[in-house]
Amino acid sequence: MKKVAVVLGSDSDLKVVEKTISTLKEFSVPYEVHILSAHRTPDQLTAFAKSAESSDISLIIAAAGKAAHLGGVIASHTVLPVIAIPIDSSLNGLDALLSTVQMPSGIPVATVAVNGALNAALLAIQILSINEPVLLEKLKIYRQNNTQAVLEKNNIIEEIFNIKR
Ligand code: RP5
Repeated sequence: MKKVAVVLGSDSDLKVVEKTISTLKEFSVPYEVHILSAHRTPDQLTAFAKSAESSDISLIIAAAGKAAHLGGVIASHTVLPVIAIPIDSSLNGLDALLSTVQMPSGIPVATVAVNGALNAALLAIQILSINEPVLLEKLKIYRQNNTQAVLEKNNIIEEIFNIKR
C-alpha cells in the first residue's frame, strides 16, 4: 500500500493532527509526517508536492491554521487527492476554514471541519479502500462499533430520563 503524507503547517498543529496519525495507525495505513509551510518554507513545500506522486504517496492530508494556504498550494502542484484540515489557531478557525475551502475551480481540496482530524483520516482511508478490500472491511467494522457505542449511550440515557415508559 502506498503511503499517506500528513503535512502540518506548524508543529503547533500537532496536538490536533495526532488524531489523524493515530487513526491511520489504527487502520495499519502507512504514513509519513512533515512540517512544511506555504509561507515559511515555500520552496521546500513546492519540492515536496511536485515529487509526491513519484514518492510512493497515494494522497496528502494538509493541516494548517490562520491564512491556511497549505492544502491549496500542495493541490496546485500535484493531481494526488488533497484532504485539508483547517486548524483553529485564531478566530475559532473560521479564517483557516475559508482560506482552505474556497478553492478556485479546477484545483479541488477536500476540506473537513475545523480541527476535523479524525474525519480527515477516515476520508483518506475510504478513498484508499476503493483498491484495498482489507480497509473496506475495517471501515465497516468501525461503523458498526460506532453505531453500537451510540446505542449503548442511548440505552443509558433512556434509563436515566425515561423511568416511566
Ligand atoms: C499556520 O499558522 C500553522 O498551520 C498554524 O496553525 C498557525 C500558527 O503557527 P505557529 O505560529 O504556531 O507556528 O501557518
